[in-house]
Amino acid sequence: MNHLLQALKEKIRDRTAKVCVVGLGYVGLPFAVEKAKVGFSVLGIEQNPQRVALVNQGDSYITDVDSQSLQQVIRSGNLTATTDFSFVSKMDAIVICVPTPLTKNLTPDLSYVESVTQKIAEYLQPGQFITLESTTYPGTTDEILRPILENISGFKQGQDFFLAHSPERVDPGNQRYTTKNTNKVVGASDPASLEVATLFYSQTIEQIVPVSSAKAAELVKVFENTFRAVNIALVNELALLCDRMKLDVWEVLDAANTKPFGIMPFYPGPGVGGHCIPLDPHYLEWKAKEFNFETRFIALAGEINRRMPEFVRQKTWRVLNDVGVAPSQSHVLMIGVAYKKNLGDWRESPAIRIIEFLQADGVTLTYHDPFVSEIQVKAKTFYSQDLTEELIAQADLVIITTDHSQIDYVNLVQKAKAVLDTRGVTRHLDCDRTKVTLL
Ligand code: SAJ
Repeated sequence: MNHLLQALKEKIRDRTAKVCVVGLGYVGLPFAVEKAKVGFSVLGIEQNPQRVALVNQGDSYITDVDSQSLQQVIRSGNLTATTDFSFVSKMDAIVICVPTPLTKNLTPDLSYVESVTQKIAEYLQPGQFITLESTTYPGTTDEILRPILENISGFKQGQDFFLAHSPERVDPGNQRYTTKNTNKVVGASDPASLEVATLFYSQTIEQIVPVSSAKAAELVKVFENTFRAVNIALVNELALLCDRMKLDVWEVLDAANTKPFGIMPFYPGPGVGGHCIPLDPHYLEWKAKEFNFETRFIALAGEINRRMPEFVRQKTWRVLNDVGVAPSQSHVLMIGVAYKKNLGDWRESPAIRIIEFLQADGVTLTYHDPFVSEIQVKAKTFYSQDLTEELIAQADLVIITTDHSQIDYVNLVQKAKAVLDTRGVTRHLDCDRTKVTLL
């Protein structure tokens, strides 16, 4: 029996295993806190020294981690953060949670994953467990991480160290499903690594779902996000068609969703933002080409979703025309710039594309977003304005781009001259509908 495997499993079982989380973002920080909460000693390795300082002083910068929980685990000494990779040599389990963005031509950018793997390999010790949580194409763990770890360390996976993929499944802002109660898929390409991965994750997560390989685990996650991208694109395409047919897409979808089976609610919007849905499916699209396979659903979904900001621009022109103001003479107030409601993340947000378009049209633009105090669009900085009655009244058009729950939409419509609602958030409200144009 592999004594390294037994020793590691023992340390995981009695929670004396030292856990290292590389990358303290929206995935890494919640995970690190959960592990520390159940008594593991956790070290966060984060490249951004400001974030390291914030974590060590117990100030959370992640929506889903409250500072009180963070302070608890910092005070207990179960969690600390550093920028120094040399501590890896003292760890037992290393969890990689770094970004997997796309290049500007929509191809995978694994530079973060590769650079942290190289650093880990330099300090790799016999008996350690490494797991990749970043969303990526099937094959990354076996074809990129494994060779780096084996070649630099001279160790062998499954004997000297253990390697798995366990895709993050975080829905930012979701109050109901958290790191702890979201089923966790784990996959590895050797039995010992799968054993370790299953045991490791079961210490803090209620339901573990082992699959037969790291590739299968990688494909599970990319499929999940592709499923969302394609279904969002389907309803966005329906919105484009309904606009031509002069039908209300929201009425059609609300009625379709009364079907008690065989359907799932998705809604059109101003575009698809965040660091997952617009990006992850293109990792699979890129890999599929290696197998001479065109993933046409992914390509089409991306094309339709990326078209929505332009559609919002056209609707804006129409509404401004109806109120008798040329875009270049108009003042537009945008409500919400975050990529989705009730959080402050504006990465890949469609609002940014819409602002770029409106700036090109000569529109004078202000915005209000309770979660985002400032944004940069093509080197211009915009600051969120207080949502006063004057701010609403002075706009020729109010565009609702993100449907944050705390906005008083009835009052907004009442005080506005005209409203373009790209989220359908006003459709069931008791307000003056003659002022509102839905996407
Ligand atoms: N959107 C629509 N219409 C919809 C649903 C979403 O336009 O019906 C838009 C949103 O406004 C947003 C974008 O699509 O701009 C993505 O929304 P999202 O909630 O699907 O994406 P994320 O990145 O916040 O969270 C997702 C997770 N979401 C859910 O499962 C609900 C999940 O896909 C992943 O676990 C997670 O990203 C991840 O990290 O991959």
